[in-house]
Amino acid sequence: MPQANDRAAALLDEYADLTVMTGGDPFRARVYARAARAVAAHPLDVSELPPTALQQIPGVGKSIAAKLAEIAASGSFAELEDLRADIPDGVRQLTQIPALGPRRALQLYRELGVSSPAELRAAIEAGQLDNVRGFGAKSASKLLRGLDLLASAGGRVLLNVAAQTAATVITTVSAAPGCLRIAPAGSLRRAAESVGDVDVLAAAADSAPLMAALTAMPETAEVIAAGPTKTSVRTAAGLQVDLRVVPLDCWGAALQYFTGSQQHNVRIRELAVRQKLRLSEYGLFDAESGELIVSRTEEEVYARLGLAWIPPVLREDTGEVDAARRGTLPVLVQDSDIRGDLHTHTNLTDGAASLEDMVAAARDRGYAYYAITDHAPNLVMQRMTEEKMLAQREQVRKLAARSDQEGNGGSPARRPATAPPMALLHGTELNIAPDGSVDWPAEFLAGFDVCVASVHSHFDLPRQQMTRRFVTACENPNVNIIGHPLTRKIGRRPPVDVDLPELFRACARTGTALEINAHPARLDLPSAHLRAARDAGVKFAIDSDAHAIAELDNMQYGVATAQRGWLTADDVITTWPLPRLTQFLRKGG
Ligand code: DGT
Ligand code: CA
Ligand code: CA
Ligand code: ZN
Repeated sequence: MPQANDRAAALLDEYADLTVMTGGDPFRARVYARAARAVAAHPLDVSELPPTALQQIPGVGKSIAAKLAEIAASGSFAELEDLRADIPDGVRQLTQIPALGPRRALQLYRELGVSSPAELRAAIEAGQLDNVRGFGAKSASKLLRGLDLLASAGGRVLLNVAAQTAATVITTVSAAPGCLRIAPAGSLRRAAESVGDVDVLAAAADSAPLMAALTAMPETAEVIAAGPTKTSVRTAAGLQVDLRVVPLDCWGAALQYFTGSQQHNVRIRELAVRQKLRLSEYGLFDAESGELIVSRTEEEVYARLGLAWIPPVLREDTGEVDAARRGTLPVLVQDSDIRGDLHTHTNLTDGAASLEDMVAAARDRGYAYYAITDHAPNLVMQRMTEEKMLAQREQVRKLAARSDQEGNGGSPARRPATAPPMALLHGTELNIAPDGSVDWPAEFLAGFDVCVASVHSHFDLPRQQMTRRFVTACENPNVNIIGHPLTRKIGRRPPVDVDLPELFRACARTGTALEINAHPARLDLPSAHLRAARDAGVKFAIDSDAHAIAELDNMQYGVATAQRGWLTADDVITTWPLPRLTQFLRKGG
């Protein structure tokens, strides 16, 4: 997506936050937040679009289009600047703290003069919170935990942000004269759930033109270090990029080394030493004679150590080296295995695009099936009703019938022309109440093709109650998938406290899938828990949870998460053919 769009979206979002903080109209705030999402996802550069084209963006009316024009001309807009004048930037940073909403952040600013996370910590430690209405001892300890979480996120970015930066770097540097190969390395190549800095490896005889291209890139704000083998810069967004350039002959050894993880590399080097070899970023050498043995490809390096090539997503020293030696590495689920998406939204609730547009985009991806799962009424901000849901169902059935007649329209990427048209499933995303019940009576739920059920409130129940809540939801014969099970947001909101083994047993027993939510801010269920869940007999739905067309592309991060959890296609219901999926969705009933 164009960078101007990200900047404009950030300003609209800030305006939405500040509106809520100053006690403004929450619906107005939501309109701006939704427009921000659509702007960020828009394929064309909004700073170059005329007003008429801006108003074609979902959620952008005349007034927001005017703000976008103002942003394009001046870098901000007057109403935002007015609000900024009232509220220091540090106060808005307070809203980043898990467990502190915008109104309460403003209250702390007004009553205690707290205007940054650091000042909040100091105020809590000085016991000042006791004097603020609505903040007890419990909120003090919760806020401290939130501050810790914020600090531990310190400077790390989400996978999609790192991937975008790497793509820009790779496009720029690969155009430099003499660039023979280039690829991401480090935690980005391993698809870790957050990335500290972006590592890029290139091969060239002369590194100078490549390094020069990096430092001259418009996105480069600061050159941290410039040398012939490694140059580090910081982007305007504050993200560090390390570019390393090696001779083509050591490509494989260097890629292996700079992909990491460090623990994986330690394990591999131990293995080399035991075979009287020495492994470095330059190659695998005979320890005694110093003679180079292999270095051109990663496959050769692993093979010479007696190992199958290990996919980067597995290189975390969690048993992959042993499995590679024994030839028992899993056949990981791939992007191309995915046949559909079972959790998506439209502008009937908080999505940015219409049902028709989302379905057309899904069809373009070549999916065999696609579920629309807008929010259910207990998430009151979404203003859902039975009538609206039934009207949407009718629309879905009509769309399905039309595509039956027309055959598979669009430009299916992967499926043969003879494939049947994409099946449309009508679903919903239910809210799991503290007692485990969900929106709507069973008779109404039975009318859906698929129900996702998620926790959207009461994140702090004690473990026993939280576990009971999930188990009750699993036992509901109409609940097929537990959405974003731990409800964590990476670096923002901690996971809920639930007895995972018990949850896994309940899922396996009741035929309820756990979601692997592919949104890069969620990646939930996290990869660290997937093997235990799979071993307990759980199946998984990798879903985009898309709220905009561009977010359908997040599927890749869900697949990478599943891979990091060693999952195969068979573990993932969204890879199954429709008849097998339909059978699963019946929950044995
Ligand atoms: P990050 O940036 O914190 O998300 O994580 P990584 O894994 O990208 O770490 P980074 O950027 O410090 O280094 C990239 C890779 O380079 C790392 O995964 C392994 C390798 N590497 C870097 N420094 C060392 C080191 O001192 N020892 C070893 N064994 N490997 C290193
Ligand atoms: Ca890194
Ligand atoms: Ca690095
Ligand atoms: Zn959702």
